[in-house]
Amino acid sequence: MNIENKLLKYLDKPIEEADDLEIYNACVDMVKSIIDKKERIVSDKKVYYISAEFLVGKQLGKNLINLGLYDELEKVLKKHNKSLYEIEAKEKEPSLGNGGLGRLAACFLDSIATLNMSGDGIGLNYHFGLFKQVFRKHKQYETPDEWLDSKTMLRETKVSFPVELAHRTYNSIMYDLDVVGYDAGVNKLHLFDLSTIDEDIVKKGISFNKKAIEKNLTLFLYPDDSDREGQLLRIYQQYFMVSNAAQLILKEEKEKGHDLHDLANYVSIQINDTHPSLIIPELIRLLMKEDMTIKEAAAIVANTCAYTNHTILAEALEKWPLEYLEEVVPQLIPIIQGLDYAVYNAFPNNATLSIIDNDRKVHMANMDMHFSKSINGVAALHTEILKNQELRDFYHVYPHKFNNKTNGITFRRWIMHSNHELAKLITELIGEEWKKDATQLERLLWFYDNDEVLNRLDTIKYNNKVRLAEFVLKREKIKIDPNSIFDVQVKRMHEYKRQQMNALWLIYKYLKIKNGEYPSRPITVLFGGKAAPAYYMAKNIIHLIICLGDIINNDPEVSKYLKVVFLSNYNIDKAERVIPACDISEQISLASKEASGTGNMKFMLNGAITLGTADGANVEIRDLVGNDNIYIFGKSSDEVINKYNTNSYHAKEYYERSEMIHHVVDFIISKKMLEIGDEEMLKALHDNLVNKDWFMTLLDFEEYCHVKENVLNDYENRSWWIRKSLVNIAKSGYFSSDRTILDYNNDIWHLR
Ligand code: 26V
Repeated sequence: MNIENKLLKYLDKPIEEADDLEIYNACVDMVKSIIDKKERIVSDKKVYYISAEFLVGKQLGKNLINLGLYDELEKVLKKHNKSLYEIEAKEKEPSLGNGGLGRLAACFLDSIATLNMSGDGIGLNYHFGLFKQVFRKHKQYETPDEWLDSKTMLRETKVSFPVELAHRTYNSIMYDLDVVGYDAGVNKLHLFDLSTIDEDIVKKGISFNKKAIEKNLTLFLYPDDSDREGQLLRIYQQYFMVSNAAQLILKEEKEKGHDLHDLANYVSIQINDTHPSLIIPELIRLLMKEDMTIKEAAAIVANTCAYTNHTILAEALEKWPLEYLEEVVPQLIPIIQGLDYAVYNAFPNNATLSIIDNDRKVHMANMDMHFSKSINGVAALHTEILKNQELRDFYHVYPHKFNNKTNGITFRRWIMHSNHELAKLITELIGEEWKKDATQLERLLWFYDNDEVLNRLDTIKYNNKVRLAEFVLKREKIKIDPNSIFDVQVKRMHEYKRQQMNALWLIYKYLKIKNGEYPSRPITVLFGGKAAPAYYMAKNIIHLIICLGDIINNDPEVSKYLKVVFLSNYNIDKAERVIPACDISEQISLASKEASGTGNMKFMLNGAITLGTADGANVEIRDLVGNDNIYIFGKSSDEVINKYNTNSYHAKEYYERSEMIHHVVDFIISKKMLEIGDEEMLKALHDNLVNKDWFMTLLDFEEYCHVKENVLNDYENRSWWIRKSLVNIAKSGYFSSDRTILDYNNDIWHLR
């Protein structure tokens, strides 16, 4: 049956007469039925990827691409005067993640399925996700992200497990999201939930009664944990997730007739950061019920699990008070204490290795590292820093466990779906193979001196900028010029990522323009990103940027040369619009702090040029493209680490020594700013920059301004710039998550 007839099966009227929403709904049913006929991927050994986040993005377009039906359906709809692009817009994006860690999990699921490896994801079905970001009075406010109130690809299953929380038994429901590989079989993302969740308990903003576990357990991802109740809720969520995971894994193993003593031969479990760490004691507990000793069970679990570290920020390494765990999961306490005892016996003289510390806090990462077969970082530099700094003591005792797995992204979403025009041009130039073997993109280098190809690349970028400009006008009511340079920084808001440095540059440029020093071409600076609801300084940075936008965009003299946009509620959908339209990719974290970054890879693939520090995977991008095709500035990670170790960075010295810095920083609390901004927030920011600046903004600021000036000038040498862009695209193949997954499999999972 052709796709038109298939679609009509789910539509009770001719396509012309249906509206976009009706067609969207029919498409979802059609895609589900097509996936039903595809093979579930099976193999001897299976990997389970357990994660608190899966930032999967909209499903319809991605599924159509992976099923090979996108172009065909687009044509059919066009024939009936309908646009697939508009129909895709009807889908609400699943709100199941927060940032890089969650998006990485989604890319990995796509690659695992595409490589026809048997591997499922396991997580939670958050009803309101992280939160939806809205701006009022130039500030961020949070509201529930209601993504479940329209038709989704989720399927309710009959699978349910009893989970004991604080002496009460809760029965889960398992929902499934299909993960269909590109020209390949189907895996699943299992999302657990409770039937008793009550969305009506959410009151003002995103606040709710944190005690009513049966009503609130899966309402939000990372609910506020600034008080005891909030921390307990996090533990409730984590245990609920992993107990379901452990029960599901053992059930599947038993159904396959495998002996649980051989679990490690049949199963690999990847622990995505510390949130799923309780899977270790939970699996041990369940295996002990099968008549194993704790020693036996722990050895099996340690051979089955592998841990990925995604951040070196100390605050992200979770430590839970033993007392809280006693309250929520008393059944795990003897096991955690047993594991701690075993560690103490093995390493009696090294307290840094212990699981339970002297303050009776349980170090989740420490438990992971002792009871896993593998410990990996997510970019070469990051792994080195883990080995030599943050996790030095563990590296010393387990050198064989440490390995690097440089992150990757799925090219199906990040070019084939988000940048059709570029994907088509590439296929026209080098054939289809790159879609399955991204290293083939290197063939694009054949066209390095081909003016026609370079012009077409330029036109595609321009067209993407026009589309983004239309979107920005519609959504943010700001008119931007596609002929201006699009300079983009989109990512979670965090001081270490240094959006504040980019904001200082805006002030620097604004003051220059006011002084009559005009840039040769207008510049549009786009930001996007959410701040954690309780992260005061990150919210202040958002406030600063929006206030600057207000001043700059409304100043007729300045706005001819400079515009500022803060895209609200940055998510996958917006990422897919902004990344293909970007000229300059801002990756300016303080060296040593960004574990990898994956946005940097998406921008590269879409032909943007990186302006960044030697941090995370930027280092590997530079190694691939060479210094001529990237702009790296700032102090190195060694220098930064040395400054921390010797306590020798003092922001105030930079502020006092440089007139430029002084002037720019003081603008934050100038009369102009205070007229439109919140005095307390702006003063707090100013004070922080001058007296603390933990992430060393002022350290790199002057060099940043200097190098950014070079970047803007180089943009004017159009053919040179487009060549840089071509080299970036051509060299991006290494960052395909297919490569990353093959590395995980070769070194850690060993699926056959
Ligand atoms: C930690 C915590 C701890 C406190 C409560 C909220 C919360 C939420 C998330 C996290 C872990 C965040 C870790 C993370 O997203 N890391 C990012 O992982 C990316 C994929 O490996 C990597 O590219 C980014 O550099 C890294 O920041």
